[in-house]
Amino acid sequence: MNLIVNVTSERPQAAMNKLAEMPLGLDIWELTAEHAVVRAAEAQLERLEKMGYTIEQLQETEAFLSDFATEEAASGYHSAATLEHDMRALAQRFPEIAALEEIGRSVEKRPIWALRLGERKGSTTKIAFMGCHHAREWLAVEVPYLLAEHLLTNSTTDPVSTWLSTSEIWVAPMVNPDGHEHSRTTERLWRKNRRTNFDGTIGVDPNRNYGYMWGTLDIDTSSHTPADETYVGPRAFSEPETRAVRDLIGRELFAGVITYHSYSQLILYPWGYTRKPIQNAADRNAMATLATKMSTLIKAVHGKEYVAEQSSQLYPTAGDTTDWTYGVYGIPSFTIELRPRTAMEGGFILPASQIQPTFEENTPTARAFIAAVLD
Ligand code: 0X9
Ligand code: ZN
Repeated sequence: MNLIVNVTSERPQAAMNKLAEMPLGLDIWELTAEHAVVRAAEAQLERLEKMGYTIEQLQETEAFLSDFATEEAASGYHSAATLEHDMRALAQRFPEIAALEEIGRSVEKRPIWALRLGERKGSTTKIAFMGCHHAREWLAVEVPYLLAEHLLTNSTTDPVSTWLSTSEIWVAPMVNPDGHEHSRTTERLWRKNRRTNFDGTIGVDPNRNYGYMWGTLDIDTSSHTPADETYVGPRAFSEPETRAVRDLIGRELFAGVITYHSYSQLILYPWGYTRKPIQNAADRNAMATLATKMSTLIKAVHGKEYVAEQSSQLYPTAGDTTDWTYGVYGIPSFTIELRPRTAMEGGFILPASQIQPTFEENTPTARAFIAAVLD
């Protein structure tokens, strides 16, 4: 996987949407009707060229890493340990309205933490924000963490104060702490968790391991090959990280879920496993309308475009978080892909100076989501 390339095609038999559907083991970073950005090894690229795709090298992975994965870039981000420290400190600063809970443990036995915000346990309406199912998406830790901090520091002013007196807001910024730690210390572009698979390869994709339509696709973006970046795992909820989320959601029965990822600037709603839209027209319209509204709110802050669309329009996957939360519980659920828009702006490796503006543009959206769900 030493090259990052742009893939295009003018041939109908090599259409871009077919790219995800081939079992080549590519690491697909971007996919539209016109192009894809993938990380791949030379042998994989030769096969693509034989099929009629045009390959343009963007950068060697190593050069990309030395450009973007600098010490300075890493310095503003949490590690699993500093996140725990800061979440604990927040809970201690606001003991009346915040509590830290361990919702489970990872493969390597790291605690997975959530902050429960709200005056009372057992409120009827609850909302969950999650981050960092994917190890290399560090920004997806920071946005939900800063959101928790924002809600607490604004907890005496309305509407936040009303929200926290009538409902609970749960925030779990790092669902995949082992993967994140591996990305931080060893392999910056690591994506999966740190499970040792039956064939000795490492990692299951937590965002393919949920139990709705699990395993129904076997393609590059949702793979049954353990070595692949999107390995679905041996069965639904085989991983302790997804079981932690399953147990939290099964217990708290949230009325809304947002899970943060990066990158591409997208607001995605179910379905991911099929290109068909959700059958229930009221649900479909509500989620599509809310996604569009959230995208407008984001643009108003710093002018960034986040495209609202059905998940499978990005690419089909089976077993992702929001298909499960909506498919099993009917929860309005969104995947937000944060900054940047393209690989050449850093892709998964965004300078720490962009944490704050990304958070700022996502705050009105999170607040609008909370307001929409609570009404
Ligand atoms: O592939 C994923 O899990 C998400 N993209 S990421 O680049 N953060 O890995 C997208 C999940 C949304 N679901 C579907 N596209 N079906
Ligand atoms: Zn992701």
